[in-house]
Amino acid sequence: MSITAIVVPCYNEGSRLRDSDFLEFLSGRQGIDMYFVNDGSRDNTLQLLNDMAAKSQHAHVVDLKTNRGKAFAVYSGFKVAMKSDYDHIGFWDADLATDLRTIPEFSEFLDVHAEFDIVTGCRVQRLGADIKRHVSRHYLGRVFATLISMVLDLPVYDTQCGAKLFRNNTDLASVFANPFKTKWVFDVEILSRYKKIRAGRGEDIANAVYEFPLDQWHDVDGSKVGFLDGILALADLLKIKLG
Ligand SMILES: Nc1nc2c(ncn2[C@@H]2O[C@H](COP(=O)(O)OP(=O)(O)O)[C@@H](O)[C@H]2O)c(=O)[nH]1
Ligand SMILES: [Mg+2]
Repeated sequence: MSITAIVVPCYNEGSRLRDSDFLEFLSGRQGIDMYFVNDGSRDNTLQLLNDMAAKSQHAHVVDLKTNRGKAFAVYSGFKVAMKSDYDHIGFWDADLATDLRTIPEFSEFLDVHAEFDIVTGCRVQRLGADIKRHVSRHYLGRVFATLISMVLDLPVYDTQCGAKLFRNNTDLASVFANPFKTKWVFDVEILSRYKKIRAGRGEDIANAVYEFPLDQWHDVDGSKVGFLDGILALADLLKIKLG
């Protein structure tokens, strides 16, 4: 059976972190560890995370003393997880907009499909799926996704879902060798780095990424990403395009 590490970036999550759901999930499963990264929170997040780590040997805490943003928080968690011998390493938003039960589904997908290195949650509203996203965020997201597919020159549908799993191989080590240059679209930067690495071997990134259509995804209130972040994200996209 494969073993998986999930990095959970946490910034001021004290009031919305469902610690009992995390603990229940970790106790009922073999082969999944979590690395909670406290991103310089000013509330009781660190305390909550330390309490979880005390209750489960599968919960680990990485503590950043100052707030560095999601990209650096995820990067820091990966650096720690990469010291152990995991088959897959991923990241998951702390608000559980994507249900924890999807982690083993992603893991199993990588186990069964050796040709894919990356599985990403894909929020497609369709009959039979329960995707609840605020209308404005949905449409903004579609515009953004279209820009991103142009920047990457890839027919990708949803790069910004906070649920992703990667095969732990030398490509992943190269992708995470250095911190990201962008703050808000590091998901796009990850794909861009993979694309360059694979292109160097004459391989197409499009054959290595699987966008996994989620059965369920619920926008969770309390997002700390605002309008200004959207503008900064556009500047970040340009940085990727030019870099
Ligand atoms: N907004 C924000 N989120 C951060 C930061 N550092 C880590 N995170 C985590 O990034 C994830 C996504 O944040 P969220 O506010 O739900 O963003 P959204 O759902 O994409 O609007 C959560 O797990 C946050 O705790 C940060 O500096 N700012
Ligand atoms: Mg969220």
